[in-house]
Amino acid sequence: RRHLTTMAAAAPDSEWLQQDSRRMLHAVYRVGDMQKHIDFYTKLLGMKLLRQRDIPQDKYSNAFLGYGPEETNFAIELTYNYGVDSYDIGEGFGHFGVALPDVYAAADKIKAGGGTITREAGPVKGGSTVIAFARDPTGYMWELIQRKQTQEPLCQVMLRVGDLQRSIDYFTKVMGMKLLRTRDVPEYKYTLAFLGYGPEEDNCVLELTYNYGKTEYAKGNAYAQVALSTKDVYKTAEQIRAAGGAISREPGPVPGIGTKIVATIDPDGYKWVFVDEEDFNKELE
Ligand code: GSH
Repeated sequence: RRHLTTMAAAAPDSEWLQQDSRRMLHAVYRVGDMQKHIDFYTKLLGMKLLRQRDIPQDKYSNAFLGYGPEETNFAIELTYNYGVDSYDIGEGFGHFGVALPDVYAAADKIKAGGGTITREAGPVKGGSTVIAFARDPTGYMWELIQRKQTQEPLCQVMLRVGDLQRSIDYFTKVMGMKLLRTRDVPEYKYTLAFLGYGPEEDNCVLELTYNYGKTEYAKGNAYAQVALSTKDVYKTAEQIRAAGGAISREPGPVPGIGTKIVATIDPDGYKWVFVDEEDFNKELE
C-alpha cells in the first residue's frame, strides 16, 4: 500500500499552463458493431448521436455521442474499423461515469430495454452515493451515479493506475489538471483521485483508481485515448517536455484533416491527445 504524501503539490508552475485553457473533449474507443452501441447509448442511456463520419480511404468510421453539444460537453467517440468485429478490453480501463437523478429508475429502464446491469442500484460499498453498473455491447462498464441534474451528465473516465502519487504528479504538472479530491477506502483496499480542468459538477473528470499492491494492468486494444483541447499544440509540447512528460507524437497537423495535435503517454501507458481548439471548432462547423 502506498501512501499519498504530497497530496497538495498541484500548483502548475509553467507560464504556458496558466495561459492555456484546456478541456476534456472526448474519449475514443474501438467497437466491433457501431449500430449496437449507438442503440444502447441513445435508447438506454439517453445520449444524443451528435455526428458521424466515414473515412473509406482509411477503412474506418466514427460516431460521436453525448448529452450536449461538443462545443461545451464531453463526448464518446466510437471507432469502427472495417471488418474488425471485436476487441480485447483489457483491465486498465475502469468505466465511464454518468450522473443521473434517479439511478434506480435508470437501471430498470436499461434492464427493460434488454441491457445488462451487472450491479444493482444501491449505495456504494463503503459509502452512501447510490450507484449501479451497466455493461455495454462491447463489455465496457458504465457507472450510473445518482446526482442532481447537471450540465455534464457524462461525468467520469475511470482508469486504473499502478502508482497514485506518480499519476497525480503527472496529471497536475504535465497535463495541468487540478487535483479535485481523493478518497481512500481501506475496507475495500483502494484509493481514488479525481482530477480535471474544472469542478466535477459541470465537467467530465478523470477518476484514477489505485488498488493496493497492484502496479500494472493489461491495456487491451479497445480503449484508445482521451482528447483534450489546447490553444497551442506547439507550446503544449514544449511545456510537456519541460515538465518531464513523454511526447509520443510530435505537434503538427493530421494529414488529410489538417487539425493540429500532439500526443503524450502517461506513466501507465495511456495515451492523451491534445487538439488545437480552433481546429477542433472548425471540425464541428
Ligand atoms: N477494485 C475496484 C476497481 O479496481 O474497480 C476499486 C474501485 C471501486 O471499488 N470502486 C467503487 C465500486 O466499484 C465505486 S467508486 N464499488 C463496488 C460497489 O459498490 O458495488
